[in-house]
Amino acid sequence: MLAESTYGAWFPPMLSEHGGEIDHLISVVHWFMLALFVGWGIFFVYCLVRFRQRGGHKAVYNPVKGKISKYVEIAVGVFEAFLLVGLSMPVWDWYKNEPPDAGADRCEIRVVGEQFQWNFHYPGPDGKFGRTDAALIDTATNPLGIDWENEDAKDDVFSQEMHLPVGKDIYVRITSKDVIHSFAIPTMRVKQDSIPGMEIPVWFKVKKDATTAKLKESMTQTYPIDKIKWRRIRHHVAVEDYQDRSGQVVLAKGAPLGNNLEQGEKLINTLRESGHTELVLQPANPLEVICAQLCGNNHYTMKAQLITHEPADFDAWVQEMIEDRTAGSEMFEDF
Ligand SMILES: [Cu+2]
Repeated sequence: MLAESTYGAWFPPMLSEHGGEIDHLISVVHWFMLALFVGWGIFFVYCLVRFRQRGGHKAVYNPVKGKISKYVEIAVGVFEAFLLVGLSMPVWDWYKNEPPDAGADRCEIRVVGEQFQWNFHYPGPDGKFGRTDAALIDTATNPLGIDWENEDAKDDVFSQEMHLPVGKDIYVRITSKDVIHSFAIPTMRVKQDSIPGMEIPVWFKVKKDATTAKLKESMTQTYPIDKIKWRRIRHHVAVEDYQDRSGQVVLAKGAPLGNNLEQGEKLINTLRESGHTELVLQPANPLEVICAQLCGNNHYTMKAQLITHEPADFDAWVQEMIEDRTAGSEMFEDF
């Protein structure tokens, strides 16, 4: 599965346990629509030919009074009501009432959208979210108003990057501070509106082998330097150091090919003139959380980096975040 994890012309890579079913449904709907399109298209052309204007025929403007068309229409209506009330609603009801069990294996995260960023609140090792208070909100340092003095908040983590452990139940509680946003992770086939005043849960599982590290590895490609278009690789970084003729590193491992078109093209030229014929590149970060609801002027910038870890590495990240914050606050106390 990972071998196919590159962005192509069709869907983005699919990295969640349930995503295959969604892709399957989308395929079925598309094939069904194609059949309808072709069928109705043929009927349309038939009518154009069959009822074309010709001598000795006069147009009639009254609707047809046949019984069959009436019954067919009623039957279609009844069938569609059955699809909705008889099939879809029970499935949705069952699904929405069967969240993954709370416990050590469930990773719970509060997600709060705001113009124009995503905020993530993790409960930390104790599994309890600390108190939040609108009065404590500070746009720059504490957008969620977490009460860091609160006992349950001592091991909480606030982040504007989303970090997820692979293979575990992810239980996300989504809300918004201002307007309606839509929490979406295309690669996980997850999307849910975030609505102020409501907290809507969504759950999914990241595939066991879909760690960011492995994804980057599998998306590593060799690009012939003559064919490189900066725009296509601007979110990529070098996998190794590249030197010019004098031996000076002009493109370091982990660095992007310039921050804009001009820089990028200059660097590509330098590398070409230094005798390089190809570059090995990988995405800086292949995954992201986006907002899928037009929520204001800068809607398109409302993205968050998404990083997936092995569960042990995820725990290490949580620990690191807690230590960073406590170290930071102690530093302030010294002043
Ligand atoms: Cu938004």
